[in-house]
Amino acid sequence: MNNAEYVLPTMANWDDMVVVGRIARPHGLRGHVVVNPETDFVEERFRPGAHVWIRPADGERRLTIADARVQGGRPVIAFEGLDHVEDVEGMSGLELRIPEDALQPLEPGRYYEHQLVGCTVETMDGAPVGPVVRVEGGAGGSRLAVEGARGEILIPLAADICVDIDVVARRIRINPPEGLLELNEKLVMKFDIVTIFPRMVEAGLAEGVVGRGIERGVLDVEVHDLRDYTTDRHRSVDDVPYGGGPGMVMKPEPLARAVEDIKARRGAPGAVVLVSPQGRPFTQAEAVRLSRLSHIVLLCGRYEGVDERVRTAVATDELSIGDYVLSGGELAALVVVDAVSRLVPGVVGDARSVEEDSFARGLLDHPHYTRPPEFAGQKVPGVLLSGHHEEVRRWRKMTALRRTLDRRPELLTSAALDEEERAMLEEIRKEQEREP
Ligand code: 9D3
Repeated sequence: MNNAEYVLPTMANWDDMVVVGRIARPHGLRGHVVVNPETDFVEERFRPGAHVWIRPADGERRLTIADARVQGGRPVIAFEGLDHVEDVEGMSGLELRIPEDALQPLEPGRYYEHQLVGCTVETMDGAPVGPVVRVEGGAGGSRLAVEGARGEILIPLAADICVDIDVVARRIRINPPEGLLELNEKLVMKFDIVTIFPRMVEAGLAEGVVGRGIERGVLDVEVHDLRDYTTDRHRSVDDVPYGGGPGMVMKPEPLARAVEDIKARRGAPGAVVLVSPQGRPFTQAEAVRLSRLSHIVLLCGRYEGVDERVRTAVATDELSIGDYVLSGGELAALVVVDAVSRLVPGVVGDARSVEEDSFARGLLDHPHYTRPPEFAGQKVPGVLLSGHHEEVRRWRKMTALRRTLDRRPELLTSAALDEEERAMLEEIRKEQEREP
């Protein structure tokens, strides 16, 4: 881009211009570029003599199209004064814009994407749905992507649904068919974790089921460095205990400030969980309860403990993950995020593994086998090779019950056993009376 004659100052404001395409890559040696069009008027926008605006790092400029053709469905264009491949190198990815007033006027009932994006969508009775964030085209017609309170909603751009489109007032009134708003909402579970070791927590979130949930957009997790919410020069998060004694106590203000900031930016959470050795035990039932909320804040403690007023004035819940001493709440918070996330639809690939999970049913798992048929002198139980599905099912139930009775008998008192399982348990107990 060393040829300056083509550069003309522009009167139009970049932000007021409309994107008509994006440069994909150079094409050939004569300064052509392939364009990904973002307009319905490819022929009109990308014809010789038409102007487009670009904004490379060294400033905004207007270009005149010198040559244009369509190849493989995409425009291939050249600009006046840019005659060599070197002149267009580095332009890949740049937006091509035109002033809004250069757009074709549309027939009534048709809209440009920029007219719809940003409009507020509400139902006929005035209930807010959210802003339009995108317009999706497709075989079945266009759809408005609306950012609802609990995730994105796709609304068909049809006259009987989008009853009143007012692009001047920037408001769209919709008459959604029964269930549309609920049906389209993708549940997104939000977690906010406050810690003095953000990298430790981030590392624990990056891999596995939780990492995949974040990638897929069903989990929205933010990790917050508690020190960012301090106000003193030393960024102190702890202080000496009143009444004396060894060790330090976590100050209440940074934790309270962090939660206030999260509320302001991410909305009011359904629970603010302090993880601590004094909490009530975190169980599968507790995980199920938390999974019904859509936003959870987790506060990780360190040092000897946290100021009592964090419990009483900031947290809504206090949970422990078991009777052993950890060095801090970070691993406990990761445990809670993992167990709760598995219950969020779409996080675990195969929903059956969540439903069949032994703890979800209140029992320990039955034994599992894979190939080879004999290993370390031990054979796979014949029933599993038999192909008798009913016998396999009964064997699995029996072994799961036997194991639970042996190892965790207390689980059976609260397990919801069906008729068959109660009969099997009776059978196992008799078995053990005969040969204890
Ligand atoms: C050395 C400090 N201990 C004095 C008896 C109390 C103590 C304070 C803070 C012990 C551990 C911790 C840090 N642990 C947690 O924050 C924690 C935790 C745990 O240690 N076990 C089980 N569940 C949890 S949830 C949070």
